[in-house]
Amino acid sequence: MKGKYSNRTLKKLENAASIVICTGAGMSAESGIATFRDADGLWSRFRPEDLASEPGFRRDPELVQSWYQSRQRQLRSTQPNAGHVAIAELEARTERFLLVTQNVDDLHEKAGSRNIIHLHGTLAEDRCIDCSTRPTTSLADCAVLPHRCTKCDGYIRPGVVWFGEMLPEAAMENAAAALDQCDVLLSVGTSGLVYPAAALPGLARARGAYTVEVNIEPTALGDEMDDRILGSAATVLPELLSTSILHN
Ligand code: BJW
Ligand code: ZN
Repeated sequence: MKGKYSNRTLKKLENAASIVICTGAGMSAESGIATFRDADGLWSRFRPEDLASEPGFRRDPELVQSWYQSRQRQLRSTQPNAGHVAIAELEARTERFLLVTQNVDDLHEKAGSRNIIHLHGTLAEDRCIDCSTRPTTSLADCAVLPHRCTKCDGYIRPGVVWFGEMLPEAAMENAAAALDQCDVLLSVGTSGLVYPAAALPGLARARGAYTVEVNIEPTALGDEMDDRILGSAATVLPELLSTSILHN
């Protein structure tokens, strides 16, 4: 394994007291969850403005509910991959560690990650679009759509952040605070096209952090980083973050 990764990156990782990892859809691809913008990604088959925006939901709540229902159901039987596990193991032996994910799945949690911020919310946490009440029956378990709020009759929506919506309060603030003082930032499996998430690695680098991209293909985001590792999350992360490689 030695020689495969830059010595500078290995040293930086080994000496870091504070690490932030930012993950995107590519992180979960090897667990069987589709990404958004790859050739076989979700946005190659569906229009984001129809399925991932409030106007789209209001136009056809049943369609949007059924799309999220199938994704919620898929998640229940999906397992974390070796990349998720490697990140959880790194957290356990790093002084200060924060995971900032754009992913709405729970695979990081399933792998044992604890200090985690979901910038774009979570798929499983439904609420009423009008009064925010949490339904007793989740979308995933709802037999007949459209699923409506028992309190106000509004439609039940998934707890994710759609285009044009604000990220959860405090999420960006807490992420930015950790970025301000981290030694190393890894960005894994994101196209870096969605804001404000895409701005985070640049902020960290401007503050002096060493930044590394892990992706199966080069992105414009990676052009602005200190190192780029071409490879899949489930292959690269266990190799890169394993104690043996860092201590040899
Ligand atoms: C692998 C791999 C493997 C594959 N291993 N790698 C500034 C400039 C321009 C626009 C804006 C801006 N600021 C705000 C905007 C508007 C908008 C935006 O960014 N638009 C751009 C698309 C142009 N942003 C917003 O609207 C955000 N809100 C906001 O800004 O609020 C403030 C505001 C409010 C009101 C008015 C005005 C301002 C919210 C964005 C919410 C995004 N939501 C989604 C859907 C979530 C729900 C759902 O899941 O259905 O989040 S969109 C989708 O994209 C999802 C993802 O989290 C997000 C990012 O995608 P990601 O993770 O990067 O995936 P991909 O598919 O793009 O890339 C996968 C990568 O993995 C690829 O690079 C592969 O190569 C790689 N890969 N397999 C390693 N095995
Ligand atoms: Zn309601």
